[in-house]
Amino acid sequence: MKIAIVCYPTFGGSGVVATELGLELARRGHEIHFITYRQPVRLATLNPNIHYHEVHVPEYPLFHYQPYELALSSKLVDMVKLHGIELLHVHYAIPHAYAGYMAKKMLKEQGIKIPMVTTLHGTDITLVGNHPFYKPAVSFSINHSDVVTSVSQDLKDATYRLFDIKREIFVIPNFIEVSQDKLAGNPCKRSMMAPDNQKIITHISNFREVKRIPDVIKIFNGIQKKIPARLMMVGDGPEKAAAEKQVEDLGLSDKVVFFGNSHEINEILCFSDLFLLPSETESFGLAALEAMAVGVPVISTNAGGLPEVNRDGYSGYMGNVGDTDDMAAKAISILSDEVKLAEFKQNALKVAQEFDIQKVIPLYEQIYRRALKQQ
Ligand code: GMT
Repeated sequence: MKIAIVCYPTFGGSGVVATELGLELARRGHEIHFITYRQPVRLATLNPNIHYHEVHVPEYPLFHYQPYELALSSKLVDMVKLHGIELLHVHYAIPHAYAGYMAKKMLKEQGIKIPMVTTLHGTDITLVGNHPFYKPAVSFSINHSDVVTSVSQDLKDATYRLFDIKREIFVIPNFIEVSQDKLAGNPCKRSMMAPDNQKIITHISNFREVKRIPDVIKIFNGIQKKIPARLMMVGDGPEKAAAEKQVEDLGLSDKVVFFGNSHEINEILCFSDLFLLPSETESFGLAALEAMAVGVPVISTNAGGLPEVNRDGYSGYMGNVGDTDDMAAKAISILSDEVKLAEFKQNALKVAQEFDIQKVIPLYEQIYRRALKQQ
């Protein structure tokens, strides 16, 4: 199939899911066209089946807001015609489903029928899309997609609860490559980060409010009072400066490392003993799955779709949003017992195997066939 993938070119979340999906589809022989405003972070274009088309938005002084949707829908029309693309797969409803719908309409007028699959990722429904200023456009573009998928059952339920959706939503969970040698043969450099007697705790996110970064630090503070430990904070975003200040105020500066955005996620996870994700909400929690795939247990909240990924008392533990004392106590219970820690590490890996990329990609291929048949 010739498929256009529209996504955000971000370090984590929907951008990574869309990129890894496209790369695997290309390996399976499909022709994949990424269409976005910057080359996606994990995109390697050295594959004859991978194409990347950049959306340019010309600056004009009249525009207070540059019209990205317009440029994207025009680019979609041009690329579909030029490359004979058969299907649009848009990730994140805002504004991608809206732009995709406009492209479909324009193409139809020119005698080209093309289906659109929309994948809902989370904040496009729960935090942003739900805002009254966006809601009518988001409902409209979901209802006018040919097939709609969501990354968890919880997100599917939330979409039906928050919007007036008349279409069936198919749950296709996020996925991970479990089998691959994630360090490409290189040894894990644990000794570089901490002496053997210290445990390494890791958090990876975009440092937005929803991630509850102050809670990450509070949980770590509780842990380090009982167990020698270091905290690796990976990622960047609006809450990072405040987090650095909080670490300083608590006198933890020599125990916390801020990495910023990193291309070496697996290299960091390989030496991690525990992953923290105390989010306010999380449709899925891809970062937790990435940790589990390297055998790192997870302490998370029980919000949103997290219970579909992290199994309480098995691959880690969950706590209520904001209950940092409880999450710290649960972290200590794993980290203070080497046998239990080894068990949880193995369990985390086992759960990650349920989300193996080889099991999940065929579900998307099925969805594409369904969308094409519906035309
Ligand atoms: O987590 C974010 O803020 C980024 C956001 C995105 O769309 O890039 O992540 C959402 O999509 C991810 C991939 O499907 C999910 O794993 C995240 O749980 C989800 N984030 C939220 O729901 C807050």
